Amino acid sequence: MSGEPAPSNDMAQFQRVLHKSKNIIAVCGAGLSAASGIPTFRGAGGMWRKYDAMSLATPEAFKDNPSLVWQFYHTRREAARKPEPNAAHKALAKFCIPSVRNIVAPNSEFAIITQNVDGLSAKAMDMVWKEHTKDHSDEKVEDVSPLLEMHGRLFDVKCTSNFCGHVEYDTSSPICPALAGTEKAIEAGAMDIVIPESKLPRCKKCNALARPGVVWFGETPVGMDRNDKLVGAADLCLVIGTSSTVMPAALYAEIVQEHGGQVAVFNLERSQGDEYAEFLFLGPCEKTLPEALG
Ligand code: BV8
Ligand code: ZN
Repeated sequence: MSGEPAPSNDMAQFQRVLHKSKNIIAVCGAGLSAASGIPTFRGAGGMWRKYDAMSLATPEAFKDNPSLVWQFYHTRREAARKPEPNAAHKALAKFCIPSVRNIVAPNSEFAIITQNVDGLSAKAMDMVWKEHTKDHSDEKVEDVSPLLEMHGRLFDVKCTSNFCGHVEYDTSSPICPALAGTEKAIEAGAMDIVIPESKLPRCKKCNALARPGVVWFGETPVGMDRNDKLVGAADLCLVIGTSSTVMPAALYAEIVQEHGGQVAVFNLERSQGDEYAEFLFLGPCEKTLPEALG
């Protein structure tokens, strides 16, 4: 890979490649939601720094201290309730609609593979689709491109009992009375509030301890077979707002290039492996992405 030409930032050239592409994927990370006010993980002020979240986002941490891990996720749930999709989420959502995508990438397939758990891409797809069907009632929702939330969803609540496995989408605030107000304490750095397990969120079906419906480090991401198929078939991979440090998502761009596809990185700053991309658009994706897909 050495001696590769430096990535191009020629938007017109990118749009010519986009026009010819038939199987396009977008691999997204926390930078996609930054403009919506959701803190990223590793950047300045990033969430992982503040809470050493790498040690919190694991099954072991939950087993050892479910009270602290639930306070961390309660804090993130509360922080993710108000934010709205930004222009980048909406540009991707519009690109999911075949008749819209057909203008810039005729007869192409598209899928969004997001590492984000905030639900903002799903919200954007709902909003954009409702808007679109006001004057395109003939389009069918099943033709809209898939969104794969490979690290799960912050508002999913999963049972920890293997005999039950109940999962439900639960946006209640707080998710249980005992967590009320702990977000302020944890924001202030208090990590010593201990909530008895019996007072933590319980499965509504079997009353076993419930856990956040996200994928922790060491756990298998959601929809891996589907991801592998989409990545294996992609001739263009958009890498949007991710430090490309978490596997297996960080490997997707290289896999696309290995079978002859092209990569376009959209990031505020340099990120891991971007020197090998065919295109690199440095800047806020809420500005660069609507232009690129417009
Ligand atoms: C797996 C959900 C096997 C939870 C997350 C050693 C031991 C154990 C495991 C491993 C190991 N070595 C490697 C691993 C694998 C591990 C891993 O990758 N570890 C890394 C850290 C070394 N991965 C796993 O364990 C995964 N599972 O590998 O299972 C397997 C594999 C294949 C097939 C079957 C089985 C599971 C990983 C999932 C972890 N869960 N989140 C939660 O959220 O609490 S990860 C977490 O990091 C988030 O999901 C986040 O999305 C993800 C990646 O971070 P980014 O999104 O990139 O965010 P970051 O802050 O880093 O970067 C933001 C970027 O945006 C920056 O570049 C910034 O410049 C840019 N930006 C900011 N603003 C803007 C912007 N760009 C554009 N515009 C802007 N406005
Ligand atoms: Zn249960």
